[in-house]
Amino acid sequence: MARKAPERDINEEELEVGGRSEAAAGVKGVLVSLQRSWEQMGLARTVRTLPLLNQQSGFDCPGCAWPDPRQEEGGHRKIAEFCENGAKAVAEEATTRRVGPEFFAAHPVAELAERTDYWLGQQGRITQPVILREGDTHYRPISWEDAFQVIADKLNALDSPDQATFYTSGRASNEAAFAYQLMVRSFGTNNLPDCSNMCHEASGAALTETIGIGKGSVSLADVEQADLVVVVGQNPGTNHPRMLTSLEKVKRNGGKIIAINPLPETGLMRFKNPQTARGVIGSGTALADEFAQIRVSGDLVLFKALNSLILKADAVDHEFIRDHTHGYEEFAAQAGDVDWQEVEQVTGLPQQQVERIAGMLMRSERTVFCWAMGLTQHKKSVPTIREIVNLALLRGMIGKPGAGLCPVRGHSNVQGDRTMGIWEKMPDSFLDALDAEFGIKSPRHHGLDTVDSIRAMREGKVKAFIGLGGNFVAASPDTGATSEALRSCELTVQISTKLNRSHVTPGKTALILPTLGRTERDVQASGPQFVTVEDSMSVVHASRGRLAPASQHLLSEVAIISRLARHLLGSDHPVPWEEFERDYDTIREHIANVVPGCADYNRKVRQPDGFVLPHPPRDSRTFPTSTGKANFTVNVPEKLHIPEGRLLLQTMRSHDQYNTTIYGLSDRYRGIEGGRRVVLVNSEDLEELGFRDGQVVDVVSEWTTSDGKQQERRAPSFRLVSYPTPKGCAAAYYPEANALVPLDSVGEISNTPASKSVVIRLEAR
Ligand SMILES: Nc1nc2c(c(=O)[nH]1)N[C@H]1C(S)=C(S)[C@@H](COP(=O)(O)OP(=O)(O)OC[C@H]3O[C@@H](n4cnc5c(=O)[nH]c(N)nc54)[C@H](O)[C@@H]3O)O[C@H]1N2
Ligand SMILES: Nc1nc2c(c(=O)[nH]1)N[C@H]1C(S)=C(S)[C@@H](COP(=O)(O)OP(=O)(O)OC[C@H]3O[C@@H](n4cnc5c(=O)[nH]c(N)nc54)[C@H](O)[C@@H]3O)O[C@H]1N2
Ligand code: SF4
Ligand SMILES: [Mo]
Repeated sequence: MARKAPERDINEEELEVGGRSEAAAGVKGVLVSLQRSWEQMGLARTVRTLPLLNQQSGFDCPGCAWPDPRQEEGGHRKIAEFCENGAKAVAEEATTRRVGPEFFAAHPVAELAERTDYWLGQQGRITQPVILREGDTHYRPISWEDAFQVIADKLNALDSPDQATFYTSGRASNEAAFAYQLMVRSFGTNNLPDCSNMCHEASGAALTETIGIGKGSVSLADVEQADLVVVVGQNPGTNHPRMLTSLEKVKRNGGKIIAINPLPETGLMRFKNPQTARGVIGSGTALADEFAQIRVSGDLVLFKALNSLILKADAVDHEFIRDHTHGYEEFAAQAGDVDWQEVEQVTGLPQQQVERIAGMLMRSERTVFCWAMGLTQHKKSVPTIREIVNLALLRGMIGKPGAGLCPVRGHSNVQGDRTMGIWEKMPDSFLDALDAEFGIKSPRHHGLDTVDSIRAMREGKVKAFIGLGGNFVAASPDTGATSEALRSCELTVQISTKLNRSHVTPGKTALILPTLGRTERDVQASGPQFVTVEDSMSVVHASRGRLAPASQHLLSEVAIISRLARHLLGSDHPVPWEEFERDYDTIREHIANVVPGCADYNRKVRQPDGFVLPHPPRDSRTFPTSTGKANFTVNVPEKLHIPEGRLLLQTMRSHDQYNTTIYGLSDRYRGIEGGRRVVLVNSEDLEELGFRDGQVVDVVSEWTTSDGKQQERRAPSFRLVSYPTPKGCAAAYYPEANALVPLDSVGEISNTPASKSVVIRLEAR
């Protein structure tokens, strides 16, 4: 039976809505990072830990994938090369709180299921492997050897390897990811869903089709040298805070910034850099020169209009188009005149502003386009991103300094995991290289992604779930359906650092395998190990954990995978699993032979700033696409039907969480403190719909299935907050609002949950 997620985080009376902050970061940001670090790890550990963050000899921040400055590009690392939210990410992992056997003995799973995500995460690091056997009420300790045997026996008893699905969250290192996909493919399936399926999948799909590689084309230096940076559907002040330092440099160099967002996010407006006097005592730096407060899901129509204006003014780079692109004539022919009525209706932006933005784009010689989840989690995400590529191609903004495409990645190693083969549809060339290297036979039929894995579990086609990190239940759409799906499995295994909702929605047999985090020392038989990661700009570098492990019983992710593989695949398997665990250099030797661009990997990752993976469009304006050129595409918007009295809801992050990990209850920049069950609604909408600020309502989403059935999903008890969001658009926090996202509401091509365009109505309680 599916259980309901808890309804309340805290007493609603404690929820306070005050003024929004005018500038991001500042001294307050520094104080909050120190306070949280102190609470979780105490003074001595704080003093030891934070200075190692993002330094060449330390560990990579387990927060986001924003890159570090590199000497080669004229950058240098400061003594404190991290942000408030990076410090919180570290404090969360390096906490001194522990979840040991006594904890599990004291709390039955049914009781834990009633707790909030926040409470679960705050209990601390898990110290020992535990198992919940069929019929048991509590998790109990189990030895590592027994745990691996139970898992191997159950997986080997399946009718087919395709009855298991192997999820990955983007914190796994390159070494762990490479070993994991190798184990999964040796076992015989490509069922390798990952968090990217819910994140930048649409960016990868759109970029691969149009420029031939699914990664961004800029370096950190490019962003900082741009004369115009367009930030669309991204909240960097919270989710990529050090990006503000780069945006500040853009402004110092005389460049301009355009922010396109339904919300006036503080970090897009003004930045107080705590490392400069101006940021400490002055009013900081104003960022966005133009803030386009777009309606949710209006971006495709906006970018089509901008492209039409650019074409009409003939402000295009004819030479670039002639030499490097394909499909221009067809694209230009369909562009036509702007339908201003449609633009105003769909985007909510006035004609003058759209024309001003077009003018800025036409005058710019070096434009960088940055985007994140505000673009990728809609039905039309792939066409929208393709339309931004059209714009970049029209203006020749790829493969020259200070210009390019910049999908800003989320998890610190989500891009690296893909490079290492975590994908349900890796190309045959990769699988051929893998097979040749190890003498295995990888399956060639594609596997299941995240949404299809959930469907397959519900239909009984998948009976085992293994998660390398992450929190599948809380991160996935349609919380009710997903928890039912996991509970229906014969086996669920979570390789985790901390407790989360996925541990309390167990399959018939469930195991938690606790692992070392990025901050911790990883010592194996050959000595201390390091791992490697890839940031959002394709820089691969080493990360060395330096803290004592949270418990002596923990194994590294690589060790867990290697040992599980030996149990699962037998001792005569051709992959040298024991060597993998003994010395991570051996894994890297194989990565060098299999993964494109990774030749000489062991040497190159030991360079102080690592190395940059090849990117043909960025490096040489060559485009490995089906046509051999960069492809223009024709993208057709769809009129979203939002019935009378309904709102379009986006689900987003607060300033005090990391995805499903809730650090605290303070969304400081938006002025929302003490609680998370809130819906932000425009004041005029509130009035027209007959509600008032502060009222507690149920939020109900409405969805029509492909065969015409009406479905409803309900999330109870949300407090209404009158907020400057565009009319007709609402916002609530993820994961609390995931219960509202229909499993079948996904992006075209990407199959990504459309978690930023959910049709809802409000109901008085
Ligand atoms: N501190 C912290 N850092 C993080 C994370 C975290 O949870 N906490 N998560 C990490 C991960 S995995 C990711 S993917 C990134 C996410 O980074 P973001 O993409 O910045 O995260 P979201 O909060 O989902 O915010 C999306 C932004 O898009 C806007 N938006 C919503 N709908 C639309 C739309 O239709 N059009 C436009 N133009 N804008 C829209 C929202 O108002 C919001 O400002 O951050 C990473 N970094
Ligand atoms: N409605 C809605 N849904 C969304 C989104 C949204 O914007 N709106 N965003 C989507 C996005 S962009 C993403 S990326 C996904 C995120 O989906 P996930 O990556 O699955 O979720 P996280 O919350 O990042 O995972 C947190 C858990 O990872 C474990 N963990 C932390 N560090 C480590 C480690 O070093 N090793 C291991 N093995 N485990 C570790 C901890 O147990 C922790 O509880 O959610 C998606 N879901
Ligand atoms: S910007 Fe991202 S990677 Fe950098 S310190 Fe902050 S959270 Fe960590
Ligand atoms: Mo993400």
